[in-house]
Amino acid sequence: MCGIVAGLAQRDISKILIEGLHRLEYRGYDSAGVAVIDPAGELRRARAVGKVRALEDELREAPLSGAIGVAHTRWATHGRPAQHNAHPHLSSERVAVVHNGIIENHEALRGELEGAGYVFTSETDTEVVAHLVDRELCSGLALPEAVNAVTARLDGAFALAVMEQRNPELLVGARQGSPLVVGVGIDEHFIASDPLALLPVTDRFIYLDEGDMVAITPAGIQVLERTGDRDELTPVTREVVRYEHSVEAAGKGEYRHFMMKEIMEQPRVLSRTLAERLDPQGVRLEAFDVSRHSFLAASAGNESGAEGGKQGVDVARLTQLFADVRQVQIIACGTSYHAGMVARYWLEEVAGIPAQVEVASEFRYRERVAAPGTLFLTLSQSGETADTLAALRDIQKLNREGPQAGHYLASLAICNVAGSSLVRESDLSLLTHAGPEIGVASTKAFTTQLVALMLTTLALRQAKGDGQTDDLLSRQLLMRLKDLPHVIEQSLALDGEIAQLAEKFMHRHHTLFLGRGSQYPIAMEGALKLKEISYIHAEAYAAGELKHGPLALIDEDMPVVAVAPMDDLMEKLKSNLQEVRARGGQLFVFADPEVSLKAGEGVHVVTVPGVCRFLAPIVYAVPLQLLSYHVAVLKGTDVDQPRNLAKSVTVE
Ligand code: HGA
Repeated sequence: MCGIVAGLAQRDISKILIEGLHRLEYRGYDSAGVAVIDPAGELRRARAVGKVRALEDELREAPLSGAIGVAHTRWATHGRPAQHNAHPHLSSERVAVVHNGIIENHEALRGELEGAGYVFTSETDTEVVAHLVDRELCSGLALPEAVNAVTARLDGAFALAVMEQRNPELLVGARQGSPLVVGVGIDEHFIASDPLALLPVTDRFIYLDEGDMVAITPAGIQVLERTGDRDELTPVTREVVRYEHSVEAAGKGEYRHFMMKEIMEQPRVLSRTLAERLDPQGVRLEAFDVSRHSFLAASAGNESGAEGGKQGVDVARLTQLFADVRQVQIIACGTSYHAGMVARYWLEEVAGIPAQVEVASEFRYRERVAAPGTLFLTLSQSGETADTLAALRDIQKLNREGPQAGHYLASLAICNVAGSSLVRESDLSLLTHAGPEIGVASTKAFTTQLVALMLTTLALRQAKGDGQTDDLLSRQLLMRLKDLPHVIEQSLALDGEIAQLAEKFMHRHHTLFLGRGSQYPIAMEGALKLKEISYIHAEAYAAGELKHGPLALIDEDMPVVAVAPMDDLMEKLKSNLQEVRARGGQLFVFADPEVSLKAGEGVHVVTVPGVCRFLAPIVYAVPLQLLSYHVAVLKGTDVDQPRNLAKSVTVE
């Protein structure tokens, strides 16, 4: 999705802005641009379609420099990817704006501005913001007040960075529905949609709250809260959070693609997800953070040293809350949705709690009823996924309206980014600690989410266990969890074998993935990975559904991938595979060593390390990641930034 980098310094910042754009490339984009106010006081801009490299080529021809600037990578929502639609957008050569999000009422505003004589040069929704700010400046408002007046008129989601040619010592940012952070430097400060963009210049950040504005001047940073009827701006203090650098952020290392690096990192990051979260009795509830804004915060112990608005947990209170959970509603999108689907099997079988899983974009737009005692659980790598965040805000609104509106017990976010909106706005959070994931196709974020979900499942089981001392299943699962990084390492050793297998897929146009039980979501995730990065049409079915339709598709041109761990459904899955084979389908089976499946004509078997059935979804996800990776490499696609896709989907 779009990315914003902007800054005000006492040196030329054009290179910092371009480096920031490079660091945002992983999010997916189609064009890029930058504007600065140069030492002569002129507003100068460069924009290019395609990669940031293309923008750099332009800048080599016509260099820009300045101590204040705004820059952007655009992922088009309104108006095709073209130079004239790329940001920054200007008004009257006086105002420059970069924007993430969607202005829903842009058509009405455009009509109004055209009526007032403004001439539009793009098809974007964003351009209305530039002209509206210009109009407010012309009416005599200062830039922060002008931006405030404009944002009050905007419907939709946005993060903005705005500068004014007449005032090269003032940079203004605003957020509503899209993420924005302030990078705190020494005598220089920045704004970005993602802290990663600014790591070369600072590791200290202010995460703006919903509705916040920020004004940056040489005197410092002033965060402004919009109060009253939003005409008033009140200065507020927001915590400065230090970003934890991790080695993973450094680069691709020895790997050709971030995706492969991130697949290979899984044993290490899974150990980190587990680290300090288990003790001999079970899952440590201290692993969960309580949001400063939550009703659970009132009696939470640790008031200081909070990271991203989080504080320590009151274990007794959390135990009681978990004991009160009667149902779990899981909301997520894409890969995170598949993690949620796996968790449903765990929650019901391990914790005995009914669970529902739904994609956020559907959930948020339907009338629904919350059963009493429902825990609202969201999953998102970035914590900024627009639909998931909107679903959370929706249920919070319901809660404010009172029990008759359908009360949720509490909200829990499982997320990779501390300080993200989802983490800050949920009552509770459990961080996955996967480290930055740069490849658009999610890998380590998925498996760490699964581990975090298993920890949550066990914590709920514990809370319901009422002092049950010898809980054999919990003990076994804890033991197996500790061994999981090692098993994942073994499954990564299949890389060479899978790379060879990938050759059999590279000329195919379709692939079917099959799984049963908790492996059905893994089949779905395998299919998603393949289509995301190799552009091969792939579908997943619960194997029991074969006869209800997809069997009609089977012939020698349709490879069928099946995940076959050792579980109660094994014999049934084997029958499903026979049905495929009997119709000439080519089978590629990822199977437990104890599954007696013979490789032969049309049947390829990859033996996956033995693992207990509960943790099998985590282990089987790995070979499917490797398969899609190798197919994509053979096909020569852009593995880390597949076409049309973005890393963190911050617009609807
Ligand atoms: N609506 C704007 C910005 C799009 C965006 O934020 N994408 O992630 C445009 O189309 O330019």
